[in-house]
Amino acid sequence: MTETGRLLIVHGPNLNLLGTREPEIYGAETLEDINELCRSTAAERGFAVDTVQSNHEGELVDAIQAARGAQEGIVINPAAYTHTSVAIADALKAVDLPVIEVHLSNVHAREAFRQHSFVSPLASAVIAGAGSNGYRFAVEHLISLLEQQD
Ligand code: DHK
Repeated sequence: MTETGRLLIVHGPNLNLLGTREPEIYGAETLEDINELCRSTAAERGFAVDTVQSNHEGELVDAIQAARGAQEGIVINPAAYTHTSVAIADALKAVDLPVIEVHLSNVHAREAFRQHSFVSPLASAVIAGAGSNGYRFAVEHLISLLEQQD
C-alpha cells in the first residue's frame, strides 16, 4: 500500500487522437479530458492517478511492469493491442494488481476481430460502450475493490 493510494491509467495506441479520431465511435472528448475525469473521480475517493499513453507496445509493457510497488491497481484501455498483445497480457499477469479493462466503444457490436481480448481473462471487470463514463465507472470500481481488500 502506497501512502496515498495511486492508480495507473494506461491508454493504448491511437488514443492520443481522441477528440478528432472517428468521434462518432470514440466520442468528442480528448485524452486529457478523460485523464482529468479519472483524476477528479479518484480524488473524490482519496486516490491519485498516474496516466500513460503510448503507441508502442513495449512502452506499455514497461509502464505496466513499473506499476508494481508504485500503484495499487490498473485501469487499461489497450486499444488495438487488446486484440493482439500477449506481451501486455503477460505484463498485467506479472504485476498481479487488480485490472479493469475499458473500451470507449462497444467492441462486441463491431468487427469480429474486436471481440477477442487477451486482457479480459485477467481483468476484474470489463466496461465497453459507455464512452468516457466507462473510465469513471472503472476508477470507482477499482477503488471499491481496493477498499474491500483493506
Ligand atoms: C479503442 C481502439 O483503438 C480499438 O482498437 C479497439 C477501443 C476499441 C475502444 O473502444 O476504446 O478495438
